[in-house]
Amino acid sequence: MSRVRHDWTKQEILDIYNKPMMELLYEAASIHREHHDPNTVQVSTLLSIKTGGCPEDCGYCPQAARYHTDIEGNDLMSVSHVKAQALRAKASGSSRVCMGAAWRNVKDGPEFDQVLEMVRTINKLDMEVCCTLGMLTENQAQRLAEAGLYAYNHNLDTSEDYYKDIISTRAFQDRLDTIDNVRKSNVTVCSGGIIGMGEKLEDRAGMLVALASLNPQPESVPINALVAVEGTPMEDIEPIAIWDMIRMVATTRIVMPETQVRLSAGRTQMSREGQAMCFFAGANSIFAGDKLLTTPNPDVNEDMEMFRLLGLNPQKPFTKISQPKTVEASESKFQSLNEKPKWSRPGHTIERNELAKQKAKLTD
Ligand code: SAM
Ligand code: DTB
Ligand code: SF4
Repeated sequence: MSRVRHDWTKQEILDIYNKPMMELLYEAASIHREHHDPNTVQVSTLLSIKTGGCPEDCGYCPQAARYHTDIEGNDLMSVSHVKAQALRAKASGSSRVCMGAAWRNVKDGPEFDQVLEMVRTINKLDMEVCCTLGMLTENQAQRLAEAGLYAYNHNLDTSEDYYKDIISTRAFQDRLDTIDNVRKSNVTVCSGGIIGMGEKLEDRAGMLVALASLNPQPESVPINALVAVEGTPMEDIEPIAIWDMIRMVATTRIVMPETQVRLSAGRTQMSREGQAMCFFAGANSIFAGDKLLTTPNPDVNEDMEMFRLLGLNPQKPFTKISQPKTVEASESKFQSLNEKPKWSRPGHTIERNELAKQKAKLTD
């Protein structure tokens, strides 16, 4: 059985990425079969529990307040609405719900308490619960764990080098610190990134070096293709070729053999044949539902038809790690510390982010 290595070099990863396609696919599919059932794919539903108005400047993101996109922002969703959506997701075959908030970071207080209640509610539906709420402290991670959180998503997004051209309002190290705080709790780590933002192949490899060197490696690694949204600094970037996605998925599978590799944003631009090659190359998870957080995604029926054609089965919840126990708020061992995570503000300027901000101001 291929062992898990944490010492991959950028050059080794580039050599894998650039192999002749048939060799790359064969190697990735062989490793995939050693560690996973090749006919099982996890289906996860995304729920945007707080949309838009985010203070960060992530160059790809339609939810950053500073850019002018057509996103309708809203307040934090109610627990009952979240429960209804989770039940719908379960009925349509999802075993996991991922709740996203357009926050820079988690802040202790009534809104976080409401999120904790959402986590308890979904865990009691016997579904895996994931949250992506921005940066968090160790105490906040512990409180989420106690509520029954299964996974926390916090992406590295790209290599440390290219990161400086994408985001200026927080540093790459801040992301690693949040992942470390999640790791200190019993919550599993979901961390990946985006390809097709104008990065070099070296940056794709650099991101994989950073993810694979985490010990343990993330239990889940989402690979997103950029969804170029009008009004963001990346609005004019052309979509990547499917071959890039296949190579990225295959390389991720080889360097992180045990992880769940998630074929994430960008599937509306991929043919069924293209997605099938990604599953062959080791992708074993998708986001289902006609919306990701704010952008379109294939409809559930289309995906179910694809599963039928390919003979794929949706993964049952808690097949990898057992269900966490939910502790009720009244019995919690962790108090709110009224804290915010510390983060650094690199403070440099990114020309294309500044231009998009200026353009948004002019049209206001
Ligand atoms: N605000 C939180 C954060 O940044 O961690 C959580 C939500 S954020 C939208 C989650 C992830 O979605 C980002 O890290 C990024 O990888 C991905 N994402 C956002 N916009 C995207 C886009 N236009 N195309 C592809 N992926 C995107
Ligand atoms: C991840 O890596 N991809 C998902 C999930 N984690 C939260 C989000 C994709 C968002 C795509 C842009 C949007 O719909 O707003
Ligand atoms: Fe905010 Fe997250 Fe979007 Fe960055 S990716 S602007 S932190 S919602």
